[in-house]
Order: sequence, then C-alpha cells, then structure tokens
Amino acid sequence: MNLYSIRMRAALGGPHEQGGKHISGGEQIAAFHEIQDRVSYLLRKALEHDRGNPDFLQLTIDLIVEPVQMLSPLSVYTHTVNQVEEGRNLARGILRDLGLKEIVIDKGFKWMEITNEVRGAILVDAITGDRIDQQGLKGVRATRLDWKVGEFEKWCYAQQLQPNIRLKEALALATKISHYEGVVAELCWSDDPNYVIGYVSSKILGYHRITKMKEHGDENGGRVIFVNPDVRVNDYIQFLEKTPILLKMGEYE
Ligand code: WAQ
Ligand code: MG
Ligand code: MG
Ligand code: MG
Repeated sequence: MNLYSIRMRAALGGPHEQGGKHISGGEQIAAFHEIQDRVSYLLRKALEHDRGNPDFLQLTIDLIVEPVQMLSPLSVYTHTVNQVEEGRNLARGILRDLGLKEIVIDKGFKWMEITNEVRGAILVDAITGDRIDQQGLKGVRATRLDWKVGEFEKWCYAQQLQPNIRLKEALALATKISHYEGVVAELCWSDDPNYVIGYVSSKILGYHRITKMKEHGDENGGRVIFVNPDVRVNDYIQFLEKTPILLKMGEYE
C-alpha cells in the first residue's frame, strides 16, 4: 500500500523564513484515501491555534518510497507536580540519571528559553552543552512519523490512559528522536500557552511525562535533544527528516 507523508507549517507575519512567528506544525503518514481527513485535521489545528491566527500556511504531501520502520512507543511514566519549579527539578533529576553534567543541563534549559524562535528542535552536545546543529531559526524538524492506524487508541486502552492528541503526537516524535545510536535525551514542553505538560525522554528510561513544566499563558516552548559528540550530526538530521517511522503496539525491531 502506498503511504504519503503530510507536513504542515503555519506562521503569522509571513513565512517562518521571512521572520513570521511560528504558530503550528504537524506531521502525519497516511494512505491515499486518508489524505483528505488528515489535511482537514492539520488545517483545523493551525487555524484554531491558541498562538494566533496564521497568515501563512504550507502543506506538503509526498509519496514515501523508503521502507517504513515499525517501532514500539517508548514506555510512558507520569509524574504529577503542582509547581513549575518542581517539574523542572524533576526533569533535571532524570537528565542527571542519564549521565548529563549539571552545566550541560543548565545550558539545555537556557536553550529552551530561545527555542520559541525556533520551529524545530535544537541539537546539543551532551558533553559541552553547546548547540551543534547549524540550522538557525529553522532548527531540526523531525517528520515522516506517525502511529499506524488504530494503534494509538489500542495502546491507550492497554495503558488505561485517555486518548490525547498531544500525547499521540509527542510520543511518536519522542520515540523517533530517541531511536538513534548516541542520542542521550530529549527535553520538551509545548509552545502552546494552554498546554503545560512536558517530558524528558530517552531510549533507556522511556518517556517521563511531567504535568507542569511551565506557567499557563507562557508561549515559550521547544525541544532540546542531547547527543553524544561521536554522532554525525548530518546523518542524524537526515534520519529525523527522512526515515519513515510508524508506531505499533508491542512491535520490536
Ligand atoms: N520536530 C522537531 N521539533 C519540533 C517538532 C518536530 N516535528 N514539532 C515541534 N517541535 C518543537 C518546536 O520548536 C515547537 O515550538 C516545540 O517543539 C513545541 O511543539 O501530554 O505539544 O507541538 O505527554 O507545541 C508534550 C507533552 C507536548 C505531551 C509537546 O509540543 C503529553 C507539544 P509542540
Ligand atoms: Mg506539534
Ligand atoms: Mg519552538
Ligand atoms: Mg505547539
């Protein structure tokens, strides 16, 4: 069956590359007959976004010719916290458990402060904390990832979790991002002012959902990916942008 990659990005004040503010993005994989519905979903996502009404929107649809890799989602653990500080300290503890030094973690949080300007993720050296992608305000956008049809709902049922579209998208993203040799951890929270849940994820420790990573109303959010210095950055970016990934419950490589 032919599969298509569907990508959407929307901005306000012109296209991103001309300084527009990022409003919304999305990436899906669908069969031909599903394209219309998926595009409708992505349009609604962009046109009803709490960050504002976009005046630029781009949709890209292309046939996937590379073989699709099936992955099982990372294991999910939820930590309930009431204060941002508590949430961020918890995130720091997990990053420490993964072997990152305090200074690198500090720098990672500093990068999170500027990621609102960045439409993708920021890649950071896990030893120095320095930024290592050369993608500027574009950052690194992971695309060509999704759940196989019906699998997310099945997975939620098994996990006794309420299906939540943000979890669906973020878990697919985090699973792909972590699935590369030398990637140590990802730190994320949303840029949507009304969504304060974030996470730290890694292949080893799984997806640690933290219920409060920022204050309500805060539009600053992003993704920082810590990678070992021996990773070839361009190969990893190529993987994030090009290798098609579908999530399926209980499917191991
Ligand atoms: N590739 C790389 N970076 C991305 C991508 C992508 N495909 N999509 C978003 N980002 C970056 C970008 O800088 C955004 O500004 C930032 O992440 C936040 O994106 O309940 O909703 O889509 O467990 O707003 C996490 C918790 C929610 C979900 C994260 O992020 C849960 C979220 P958003
Ligand atoms: Mg998103
Ligand atoms: Mg951002
Ligand atoms: Mg967002």
